[in-house]
Amino acid sequence: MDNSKIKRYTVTAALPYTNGPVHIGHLAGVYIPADIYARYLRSNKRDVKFICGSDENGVPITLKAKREGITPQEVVDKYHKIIGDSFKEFGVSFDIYHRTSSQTHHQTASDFFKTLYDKGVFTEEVTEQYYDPSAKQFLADRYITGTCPKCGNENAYGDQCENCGSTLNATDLINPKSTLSGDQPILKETKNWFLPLDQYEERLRTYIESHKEWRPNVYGQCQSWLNAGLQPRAMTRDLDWGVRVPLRDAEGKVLYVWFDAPIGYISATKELCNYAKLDVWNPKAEEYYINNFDSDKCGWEEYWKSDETKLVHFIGKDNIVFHCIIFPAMLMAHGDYTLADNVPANEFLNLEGQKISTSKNWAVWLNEYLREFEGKQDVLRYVLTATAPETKDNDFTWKDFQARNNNELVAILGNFVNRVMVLTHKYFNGSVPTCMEITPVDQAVIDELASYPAKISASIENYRFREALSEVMNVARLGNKYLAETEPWKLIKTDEDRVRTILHLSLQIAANIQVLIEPFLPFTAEKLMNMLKNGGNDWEDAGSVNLIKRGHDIGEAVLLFEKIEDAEIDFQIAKLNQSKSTNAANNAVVTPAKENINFDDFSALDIRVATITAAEKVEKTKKLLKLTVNTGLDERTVVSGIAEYYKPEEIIGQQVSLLVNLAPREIKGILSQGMILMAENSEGKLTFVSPAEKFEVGSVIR
Ligand code: B3M
Ligand code: ZN
Repeated sequence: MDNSKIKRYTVTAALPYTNGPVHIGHLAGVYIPADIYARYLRSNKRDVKFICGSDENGVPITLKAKREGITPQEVVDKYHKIIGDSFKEFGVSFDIYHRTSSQTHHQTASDFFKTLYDKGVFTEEVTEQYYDPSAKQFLADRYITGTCPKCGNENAYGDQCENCGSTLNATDLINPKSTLSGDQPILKETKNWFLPLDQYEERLRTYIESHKEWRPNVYGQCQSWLNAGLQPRAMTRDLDWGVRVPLRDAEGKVLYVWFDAPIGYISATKELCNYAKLDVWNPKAEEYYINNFDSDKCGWEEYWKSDETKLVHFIGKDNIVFHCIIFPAMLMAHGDYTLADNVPANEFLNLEGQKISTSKNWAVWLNEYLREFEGKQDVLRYVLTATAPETKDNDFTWKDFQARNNNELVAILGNFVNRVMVLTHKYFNGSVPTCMEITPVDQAVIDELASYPAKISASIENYRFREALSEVMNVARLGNKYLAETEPWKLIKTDEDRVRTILHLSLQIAANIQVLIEPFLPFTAEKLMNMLKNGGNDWEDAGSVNLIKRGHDIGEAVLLFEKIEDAEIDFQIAKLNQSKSTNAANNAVVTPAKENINFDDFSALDIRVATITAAEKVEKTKKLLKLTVNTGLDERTVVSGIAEYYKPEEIIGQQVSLLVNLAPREIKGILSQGMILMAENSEGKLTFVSPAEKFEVGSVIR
C-alpha cells in the first residue's frame, strides 16, 4: 500500500479460543509481534487501533465445557478473565480486549450474515452431515476427527487439518470418529447455508497476486489453495452454542465459528469507538480493557471501510486460509469493506524440541510464567522475539532463555546502562555533563547512532521483528564499545572534559535505547525513563544526541535485568518433565481386558504368601532365576523369569504371591513347582506382588 495514502491503521491479533490460558506459542506467533507493531506505530504518532478479544463461540468451547463438567458460559467467563488479565500484565497494549459473546458482537455478526443472505450470496443446501446417534448431535468441526485426505494426519478435525493447514469438510475425513462418544458417526440430512467460495476465486486471485510482498509461507499457501480450486463452504452449523442464524427456518443452528470470529475484529472496533464516544468505562470493567480513548476521532467505520486505512492481521500459520481466503471473500461479498494489506503469519514455536501441546500440557503458560517470573515480562518478550518463528518453525528452550537473559540482556544492555548511570553519579553527581569537543571517535559514534532508527523502522514495517530487535541491541553494543575504547574511568584523572563528552554521549545513547526499545520491551523502557527521569521523546526524536539535556539530574541507578540462576531453570525443566511422565502414564498402552470368568474359576486358583529363601541364576539363560521358596506347606523350587529385574542376593527374604497349584513343569531341566505372580507394565518391566506388610507364610490370597 502506498505509504503516503495511509491515514490510519487497524491492527488485529487472532482472537484466542477461550478454552484455556495462552502459552508461549501464541505469544511468539501472534501477540508479541502484533504488540511491537502497534507500539511502534503509536511511537510514530500514527493513528492506530489495536484490536483483540476472546473467541468464545464454536466447538472448542463446548468440548471444553463437556470435559470440565461446566457450562460453556462458565468456560468462557473463566478463561476470558485469565487470558485478558495475563495479556494486560504482560504489557500487550490492545486498545480493546473484547469478547465474541457480547451483545455487540452477536448483533454485528448476525447483521453481517443477514446482509449476505439478503444479497443472495449464500446457497441453501440440504446435505448429508455426520451425526452421532448416542450424543444426539450433528458432528461438525472439532466434534469429529479422522484421517486427513491430503496428508494422512490421523487427528485432523472436521473443518481443518492442523498438520498440513488444509481446510476440510467433515465428510472429507477418512475413518471419521465422534469426539463425543468415540463412535463412528452416521449420515443424516440437514440444511445449511454455503458461501460459494468458487465464485470469488478470480477476485481472490487478483487480491492475493497484488500482494507479492507477503511472507513466502503466506503467499505460497494462498496460491496452492487457489490452484487446487475453491469449494463452497457451509457457514452455519447444527449446534446450540454460538451466534444464532438470523433466519426463520434456522432453529437450532448457529453461525460457523470461522464466520463469526473474524467479524469479532469489527465488533470489537465498534465497541471501542462506542465507549470512546460515550467516554464511559464498561460497567463490567474487568471484562475489557480499553486504552487510548480518543473520543473525537473514533468512528469505527473509518477503521474498516476506508482505503486510507491499512489493515494488518497478525495470526499463526494454522489460521492463514481463514484470514486470506474466507474472510476476504466474506468482505468482498458484503461489499463495503477494506481488505487486509498484510497477514504476517508466523510459523510454529516448539518447546524443548517438541510440538507445544495443550492436551499434553507441553507448554509454558503465560499466567504461570507471570507468577513464577514476577517482573520479568520483558525477558520473555525479548527471548520470544529474538527467536521468533518468522520464517520457519523454531524451538524455545529454558537453557536458551537463561543464556539470552544472562549473556544479552544483563551483559550487554543492562551492563551498558548501569555503567553510564554509575559513572555519571560518581563523576558528576548525577547531572548530565556538557558535551565538550567532539573527536573523530565521538563523531563515528554519533553517525552510527543516527543510522539506527531508519534501519529499525524498515525492519518493523516489513514485519521482521527479530532483525529489528537485534538492531536495537546493536545500539547497546555500540555504547559498550564506545566506553571500552574511550575508558573514561582512566581519563577522569587526567582529562575531565573528555569524560564529560563521553558520558554526555553515552547518556544520549541510553536515552535513544529508551525510545527504540519501547515497542519490544516496554517495561524496560519505563524503567529507563524513571532512571534517566526523561520522558517525552518518541520515534521521530530518536537518532539524535539531543534527547537528554545537559545539567539535567538523572535518578538512581537500578538494575534493568537480573541474572537468572540455574535453580530457576532446573525448576522449569523439572515441571516439564513432570508433564512428560504424566503423559507417559496416561498414554501407556493398557492391555485389553480379558473375558469374564465365574467365581469357581477364580477359587480354583490356590495363591499363597511365600518367602524366597534361596536364589541363583539358571546357567546359560539371561532371564531365569532358580528360587527356593517357603510356602508354609513345604519348601519347593520355582523357576522365574525375573533375572533382568532382580539380582539373586537382593531377594532373599522377599515375600511374594505364589500360585501353588499350577501343575509342575520342567524348565531348562529344573522342575518348577508353582508360579510367582508379577505385575508387568506397558514397557514389560516386572515387579513382585507382595503383601503390604510382613505376613505369615502360607496365608491364602483371595
Ligand atoms: N480462535 C483460532 C486459534 O486460536 C482462532 C482465531 C480466531 S481469529 C478470528 O487458533
Ligand atoms: Zn492434513
